[in-house]
Amino acid sequence: IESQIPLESREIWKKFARKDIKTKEDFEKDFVNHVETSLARSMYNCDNLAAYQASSLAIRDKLIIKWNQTQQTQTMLDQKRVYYMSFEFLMGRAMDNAMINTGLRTPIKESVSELGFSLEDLIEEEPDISIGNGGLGRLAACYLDSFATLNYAAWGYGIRYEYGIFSQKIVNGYQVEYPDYWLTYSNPWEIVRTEIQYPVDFYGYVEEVPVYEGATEKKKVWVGGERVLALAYDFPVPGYGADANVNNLRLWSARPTHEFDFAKFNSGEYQNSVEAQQRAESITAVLYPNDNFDAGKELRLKQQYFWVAASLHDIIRRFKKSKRPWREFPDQVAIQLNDTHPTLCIPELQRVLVDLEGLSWDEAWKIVVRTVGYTNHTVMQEALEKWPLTIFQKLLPRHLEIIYDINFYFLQSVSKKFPGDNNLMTSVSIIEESNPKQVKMANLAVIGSHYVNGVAALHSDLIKLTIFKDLVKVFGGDKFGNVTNGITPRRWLKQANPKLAELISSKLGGDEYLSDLNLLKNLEKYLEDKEFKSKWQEVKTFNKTRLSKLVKDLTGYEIDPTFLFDIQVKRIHEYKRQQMNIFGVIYRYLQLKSCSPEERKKFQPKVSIFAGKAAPGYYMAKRIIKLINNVSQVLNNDPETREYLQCVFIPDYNVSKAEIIIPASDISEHISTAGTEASGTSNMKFVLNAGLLIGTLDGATVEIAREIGEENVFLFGHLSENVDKVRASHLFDVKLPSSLETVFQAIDGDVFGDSHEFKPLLDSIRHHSDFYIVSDDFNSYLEAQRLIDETFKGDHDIWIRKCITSVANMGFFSSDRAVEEYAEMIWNIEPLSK
Ligand code: 475
Repeated sequence: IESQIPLESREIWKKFARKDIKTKEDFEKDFVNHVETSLARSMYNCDNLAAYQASSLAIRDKLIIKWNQTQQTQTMLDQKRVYYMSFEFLMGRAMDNAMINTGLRTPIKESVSELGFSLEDLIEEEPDISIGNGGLGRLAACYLDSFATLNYAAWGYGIRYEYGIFSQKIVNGYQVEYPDYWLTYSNPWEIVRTEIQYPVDFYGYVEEVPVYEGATEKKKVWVGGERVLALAYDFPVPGYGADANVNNLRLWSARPTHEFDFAKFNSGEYQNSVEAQQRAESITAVLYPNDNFDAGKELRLKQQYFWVAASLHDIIRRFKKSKRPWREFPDQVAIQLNDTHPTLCIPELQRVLVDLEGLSWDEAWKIVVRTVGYTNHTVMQEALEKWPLTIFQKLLPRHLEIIYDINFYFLQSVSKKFPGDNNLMTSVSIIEESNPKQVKMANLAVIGSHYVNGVAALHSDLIKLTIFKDLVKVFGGDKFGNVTNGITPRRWLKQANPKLAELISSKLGGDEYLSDLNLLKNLEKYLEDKEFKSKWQEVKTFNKTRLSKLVKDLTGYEIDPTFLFDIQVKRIHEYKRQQMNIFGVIYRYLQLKSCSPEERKKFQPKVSIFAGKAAPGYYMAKRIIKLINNVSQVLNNDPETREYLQCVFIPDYNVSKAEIIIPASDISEHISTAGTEASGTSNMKFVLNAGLLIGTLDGATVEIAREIGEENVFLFGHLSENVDKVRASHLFDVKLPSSLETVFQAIDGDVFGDSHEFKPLLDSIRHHSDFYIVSDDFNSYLEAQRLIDETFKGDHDIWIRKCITSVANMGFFSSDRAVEEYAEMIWNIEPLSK
């Protein structure tokens, strides 16, 4: 690789090249060094926070050495790279993960203790990186871990939001939102790249100019009206394994340009001109807190273009260094759209190629389509992104023209193939002729990419039958396929559940299964091993005790680790049906109340555990949280029943809490209305951590049942193909089963506080056609719960065998498998040879 350093000077560089951390002593030296210089502290004023920062800086140094090597190798080999464009990355904490992935956790733990601290305390000092909402953002984080582990040249691109997802407090049972300022203390995991800054324009107008100076032929160009700078921040992403690669997550932050508005400045409007500059920073100030919902706000479109323009600029700069012709762009670059949020990549790349680089429209369009792939994460109408033309036109006038042209050529080809089919044309058009007219981003994403995938088998079939039905007619079915989601076993087994990981290692003879998850299959050999099974049970009890402590700290409630732990943690959403779960809890409570103390003893003691955030503007979801909290208060204070049934809502669910909560489940709930949850990924995490599922046949739960055996999953409810019919039957009347009727009567009778608060929740079922078919699935849900009690109370050996068999068959759900499928099917890349 080229270097500006003269040959004769390079010896010094090599002599003093930064050495890797290998021993405890290396780490300790670096630690003290960082305390004394980077943090300007000493042993006389080093608290846990400083010790966490010094540890992180020392570990980060190690990652950076490897990061540099990885990037140099990638540049040298000049192979195709993948750019994973995700508007969200739910990374969680970095330090523990970096220690585990580099294999240094044990020596560092000892070092930290020798230095006078406890590693567990230091880990707790780190704020989560929570710049995402839920499943989609966490999936992106798991994929980054697999990219690095499997040695792919793959980067993530996203936004460095100053505020991630809000932090949730519960006050009087209600959710209250507070800002998540994760950058309060300087963030040791990011490296600001002051040398990497790109201008990004907005607004302005389109102008016709000669194609070259003096020519009569004209071309269109965009003259931007407002300019901001995109500044790069890099986050090293370590792969798993002592010598693994370190990849990059590049996040953009918006800054004012340095050019002052002199016109205003001169006329004495100093204040105004500075204010306009400061507006720039609002672009990357805050993550929109909606999950599976499109609010259509102008600032969000601005965020999207800001991020897309900066990332493409960066990608193109890197490509140009190789001096290849443009037609080779798709052989060097794969861009994956994580949902439609980065769809502007399509018109922006087309604009750069045609307007700025002078390629013909057709040449450019071929390059765009070959480069881009699109992953869809939801079929729900309210989540599909649509932008009013008015907003679009004002913010991105040239892009709108380009989209019109893309649409024009596309519809021309459609009308050739399907002459006179106006319904088809309307449905596949990028522009929705509604009032106001809108740009349908999902259609643009399908038309502008070479492959479209859903995230679980059922979901990928469904999108072909519903939202993309007509686009399938036009393009044929081969453009559409499936890559079932996966999770990284490094974070979701080794990091979250060290005791189980250790037990598994002891049987499988090492940690290899963490990078080859199919090896778990060998656990089946120990189904008859009594000692193994009793250790298995000990691990579960340990994890349940660990969670009980967290619950006590956060809610004040004491829960008993001998109870059955029934857990539902995910974003609060009507389609995920936390309301059905809490109605089930109420039903159980009423049953307990109505029987004698003797009869009560027959009940399996159980605690229902909930956690999750509601979008701040989502009224119904917030009512569900309130109901869960009111029910908790009644149940946990009822001396007649609390030995048999409790309920808790853990506030501020995030990745690091998930790592404590998930390993503690006996049962977890994945009970969405069939056909609504694209995949789900916590279902995979729970099973991998030796818990069983209660669930509908939705998303990846279908495939989990296939892999681990249907007899090991408590399935219930209507099938996806019948949901429409069931819904149609609600048109005139919703019939409540008597079980649900009883529950509603108790709520209406103020047993759980002022019933007015919950009326909208009940009315949406009994009076407003029960869109999520709670009334239809409720009895079948209760029946599945009954079966769980029976199985759990019965021969406990049977339960444990189910758990072991399930874990043994989870290999398929590794994100390594998922990423390999993307690489082969969509990106056409191979891992770099080491
Ligand atoms: C699915 N987020 C899960 C997960 O594939 C699936 C949409 C619009 C605006 C803001 N956020 C979104 C999502 O759609 C989302 O998170 N989808 C989820 O993706 C990963 O496992 O079933 O709901």
